[in-house]
Amino acid sequence: MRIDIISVVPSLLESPFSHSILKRAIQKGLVEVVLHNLHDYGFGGYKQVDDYPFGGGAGMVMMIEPIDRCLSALKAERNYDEIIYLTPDGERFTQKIANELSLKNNLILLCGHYKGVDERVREHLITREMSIGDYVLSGGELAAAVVADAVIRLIPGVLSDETSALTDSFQDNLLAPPVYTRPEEYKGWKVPEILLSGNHKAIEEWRWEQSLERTRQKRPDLLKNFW
Ligand code: 6GU
Repeated sequence: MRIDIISVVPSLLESPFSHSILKRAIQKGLVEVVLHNLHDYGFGGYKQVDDYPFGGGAGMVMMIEPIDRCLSALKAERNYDEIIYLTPDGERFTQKIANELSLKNNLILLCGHYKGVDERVREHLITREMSIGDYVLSGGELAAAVVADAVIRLIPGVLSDETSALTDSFQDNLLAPPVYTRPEEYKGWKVPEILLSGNHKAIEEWRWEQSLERTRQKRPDLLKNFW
């Protein structure tokens, strides 16, 4: 998979892809993440990418032409499955969408900034709009990092134990069960005995019940979609 990310502050996105699981996924060649500075396609000496809104009002609007030039340069090189604009008024990003996107070959993530992009970008140049939740970030970069992370870890071979993505919270619309490691007892706080029993069938049953109970208590809204 290849993910191209277009931003006015691409340096914001360097760190998430330089560590741990995402870094290894890139090193293994399972995904290529390419950052693009929209200013490279901007106007004049200041490489301007935004302008005042027609009709007045506060804030700046990202101009269509630098975005179109950047997208055209990318699209001349390969076919993209989705061109996703990150914006708080987009479709809510979920595990289901992460699963879907993890099957694609080429994705573009366009990060919104300021008051957002000229509406004609949304009408004509992108295929999808995504939000990561009901709150406002100062730009789409952190949202793009969230989307890219959630997608990349689902690519086969990225996680060392391939089954571990299958037992994530949300993967089957339930929260994950509790986990424990050594020591068996700490300050009198004990690990549930069943996990030490060696009875794999009983352990699986216990985990299932814990998942269900945890979801009932913390996220009863998820169970509506589950049954
Ligand atoms: Cl995608 N962008 C911004 N700026 N804020 C957000 C968001 C995106 N998703 C939730 N809040």
